[in-house]
Amino acid sequence: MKSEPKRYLITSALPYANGPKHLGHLAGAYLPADIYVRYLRALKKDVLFVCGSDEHGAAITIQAMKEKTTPREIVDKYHALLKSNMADFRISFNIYHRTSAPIHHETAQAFFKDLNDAGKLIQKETEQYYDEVASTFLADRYIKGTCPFCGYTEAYGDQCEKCGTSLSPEQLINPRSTLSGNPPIKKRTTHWYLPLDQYESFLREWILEGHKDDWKANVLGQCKSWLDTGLQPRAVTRDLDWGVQVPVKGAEGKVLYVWFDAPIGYISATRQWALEHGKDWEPFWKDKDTKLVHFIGKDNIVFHCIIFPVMLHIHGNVLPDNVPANEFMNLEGDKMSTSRGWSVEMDEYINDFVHKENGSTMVDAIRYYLTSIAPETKDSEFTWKGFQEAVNSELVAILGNFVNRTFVLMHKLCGGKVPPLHKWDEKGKQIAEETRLAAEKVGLLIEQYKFREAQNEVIELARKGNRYMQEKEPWIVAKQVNESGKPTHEAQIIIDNCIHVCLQLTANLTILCHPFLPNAGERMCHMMKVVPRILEWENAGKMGLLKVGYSLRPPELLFRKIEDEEINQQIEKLKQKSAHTTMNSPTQAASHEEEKKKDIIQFDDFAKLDLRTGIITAAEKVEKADKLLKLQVNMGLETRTIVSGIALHYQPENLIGQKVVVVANLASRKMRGIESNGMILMAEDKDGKLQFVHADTTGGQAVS
Ligand code: B3M
Ligand code: ZN
Repeated sequence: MKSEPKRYLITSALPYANGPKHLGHLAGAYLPADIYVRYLRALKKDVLFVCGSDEHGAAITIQAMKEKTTPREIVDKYHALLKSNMADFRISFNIYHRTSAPIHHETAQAFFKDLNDAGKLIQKETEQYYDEVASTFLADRYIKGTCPFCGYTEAYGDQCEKCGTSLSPEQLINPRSTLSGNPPIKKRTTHWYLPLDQYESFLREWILEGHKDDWKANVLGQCKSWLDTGLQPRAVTRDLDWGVQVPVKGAEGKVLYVWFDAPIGYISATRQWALEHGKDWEPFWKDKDTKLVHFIGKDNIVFHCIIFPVMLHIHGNVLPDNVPANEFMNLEGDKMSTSRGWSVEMDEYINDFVHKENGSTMVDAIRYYLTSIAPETKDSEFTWKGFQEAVNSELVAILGNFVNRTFVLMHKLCGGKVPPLHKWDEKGKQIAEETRLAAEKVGLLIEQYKFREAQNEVIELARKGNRYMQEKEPWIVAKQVNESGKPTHEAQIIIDNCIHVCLQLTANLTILCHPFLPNAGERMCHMMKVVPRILEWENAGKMGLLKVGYSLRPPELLFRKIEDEEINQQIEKLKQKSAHTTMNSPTQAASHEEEKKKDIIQFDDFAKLDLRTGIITAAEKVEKADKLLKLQVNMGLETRTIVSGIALHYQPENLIGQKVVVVANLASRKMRGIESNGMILMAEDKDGKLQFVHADTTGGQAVS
């Protein structure tokens, strides 16, 4: 058992201030963190929630070139936009800071200096790619080429965005400068390196031993594959003029690598917040009783689980207790991407749905849908139809409906006051018990970062409320009237009991839904004329929250229905936006299309495929390639070598004897120096795991 932390420090990934961010980002790193934080605050924990704009790196300078302006203007413009979007979605940061602030530069420089002075960094002169036309060294997004792992032709010098592998410029095939398009030359330069290789055993022990039971499987899996591949020293400086200057004499013209300074942004944000509130920042980062949790998307795992923790470890800081990274959220059948126009930007949603009307209900609506499809264990899919359905058939029809009916009937049949409970009957007791259990369950699930299930529990409880009311039918009971036209004494007792129970349930739903749906929660407080203190989690599960005789306000609209027309408009808009982007950036669109397009084929095309059954007879890992396995496949008359990208899904030793179907006449291809002759057919199952497609034959048979 871990001891109770003294304080919580919760961070969300710092978004690059190079453009608007989309709903996938919101669902990945901001919304879940906000739910968690609101829950902790309801528990009256000491919690600090920090974030800010990431304003350095090639992401910014390249955007400045695109918009023909300066990096400064870019970060000022997009920092303001992101900050206001986050506030509109009710992401309740204690501070939304920025990495161009002087206090951040100071903090990052001091951190670097501490490590360097302690001899923990290595200084090395090496040859690096250089663009002679632009007179610039080419690192990260300044260099593009073909990914050696998946063949994607637009991979960046630091990462392939198609297969997610982290790269160095030297690994790219056919490298070219993104500035001039020219092939680069090599030039000598000096940089500082973080010797990650020296910390492998520390990381193994801390992550694979220490957190094997509480970190998510997707996170542990990535960490393990990084560690198994072997860590290399990593350069933490760059030859650029935009960024945090390297605080060493003679290092003019060099800045800290953006992934070195950005996570230190969590520390500088903490410092800035402390400064503004007369608090001490140091315990948050130095006292081991701090529970630090980083909310991020899966593309940031290595930085938050390997690189930053090594920095923190050497520097003597607190390490993250958990990094509940999310997978990606796709949109209408394709990957979300702002640059390709296939996205719903946070800003767009705000303009279309929130600012146009008294839109707080629509903020909760999207928060609800995003959480209900949160990519917690595998990629998920946003569709406008799905949004409409979730809002109309769950939020409106279940939660909204229950609260509204309760309030309408209370005004109509109980004089607008909380009626007394004359007697607990079986059904009422059952609701009380369900409420207690739900409160416990929701809290537990949030603590396990299972926000999707937690939210579902809240809706389930409202569903039970509806069922209870349906069984009690107070509006029918009210028809048993006496001679003065009022419900009879017996009828009124039934009505009072039912409405009393439903109101207490409503008060509970208010507490339970508030972390997910803050606007609805606040509105329900207003309707019940209670102060926000009722939202404290210790009240959840109790039935006496509203005092008998207390008069309540009329019901207000919590959620509204989404019409077909609105959904169709959004789908149309998405198509137009992506078509427009295609026109303006044909090369990018073409390479994406090429990668994705699957036209109707004729039978003759299919007949060209030579599909054959086979049996795996040997399997081994491919060195320095975390996704690849080298397989020997017996295909009857011959045995073939096939390189397959299934290493994250299967251990080589478990593959011997596995029956497979092979595309036998696929042109051979070299991968990592190994010639691969054919391809193994795989299918993805519902958990995103690759499964073999196979036939029960002995190998070598043609498949037709
Ligand atoms: N700005 C990358 C991203 O937006 C980066 C995150 C920094 S977190 C310290 O995906
Ligand atoms: Zn790739």
